[in-house]
Parts: sequence; structure tokens; C-alpha cells
Amino acid sequence: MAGNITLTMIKPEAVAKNYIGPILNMINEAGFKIAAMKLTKLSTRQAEAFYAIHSDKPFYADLVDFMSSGPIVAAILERDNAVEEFRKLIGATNPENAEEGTIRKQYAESLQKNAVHGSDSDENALVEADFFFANSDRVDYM
Ligand code: IDP
Ligand code: MG
Repeated sequence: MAGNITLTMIKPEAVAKNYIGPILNMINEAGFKIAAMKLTKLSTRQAEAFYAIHSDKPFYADLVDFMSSGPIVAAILERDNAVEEFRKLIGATNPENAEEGTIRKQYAESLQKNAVHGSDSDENALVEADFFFANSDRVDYM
């Protein structure tokens, strides 16, 4: 059975450009409910830990710098088949390849500054949700 939560971050460049509202609107219109949400800022160490899976990639150091450069919004989103449906809503990692109507097509600035994060599996969604939120921070709609 597909999981019903995913973890998103609205990344620093999108927060700085005042895209929190428009992006949350697209998320709500796509049928996701917000089960937990906060505005926060990652330390270098937290960004390193969140993206540890990419630590061997050439873009890792820049990604960590970028993700800890300013405030982000982290949220747990809930709906059926949340991980896959949210990946469809955000579009391709590189906004140049993202389809019309996706969040990244509309709001991303570049491959690195691509507006939003979305979990890539149900397993990682749970790990990433726990990274930002305690159980007591979460609302359960289902
Ligand atoms: P995803 O966010 O679509 O899941 P990942 O491959 O998991 O993409 O990469 C994590 C993040 O790292 C991307 O969202 C993007 O911000 C950044 N990134 C990925 N590939 C590159 C690259 O080739 N150059 C610079 N940044 C990259
Ligand atoms: Mg990823």
C-alpha cells in the first residue's frame, strides 16, 4: 500500500522571493493537507545530515551551503500516494525539464535553487518527517 505522507521543504531562494504563499496554494489545490509545518533555518550540520545520501556527489558542498543560507519552510503533507503524487506536482529536479503546471516549472530558479524538496520514497518520507517534527507536532486527518 502506498504511504500517505511526504516531506517537503520550500527552499531558501523561494522563501526569499516570497513564494511561500503561492507554493502552499498549489500544494493545497493538488489535494494535499498540511499535517505539520514550520519556518526554520538549517545549520550547516543539519543540511549536511539531511542530504547525507548525496555526500559523495560533486554538488553536495554547494547544496549544503545553499540549503543553510536562509529560512526554509518544512512541512509534512498528507494525501493518498503522497510521495509519488507530490513528485508529479513538483516536476523534474532540473526546472528546465519540469513540465508546465509543476511547482518547479513555475517557481524554480536553477537546478540547485529548484524551489522545493520532495521525499523520494515512503521510507525516506518517514525519516525526513522525523528529522523536522515530533509526533506531537503532527495532525492526523485520516
Ligand atoms: P530531487 O530534489 O529532485 O530529489 P536529488 O537528486 O535528490 O533531486 O538532489 C537533491 C537536490 O540537490 C536537488 O533538489 C537540487 O537542489 C540539488 N542538485 C541535484 N543535482 C544537482 C546538480 O547536478 N547540480 C547542482 N545541484 C544539484
Ligand atoms: Mg531527492
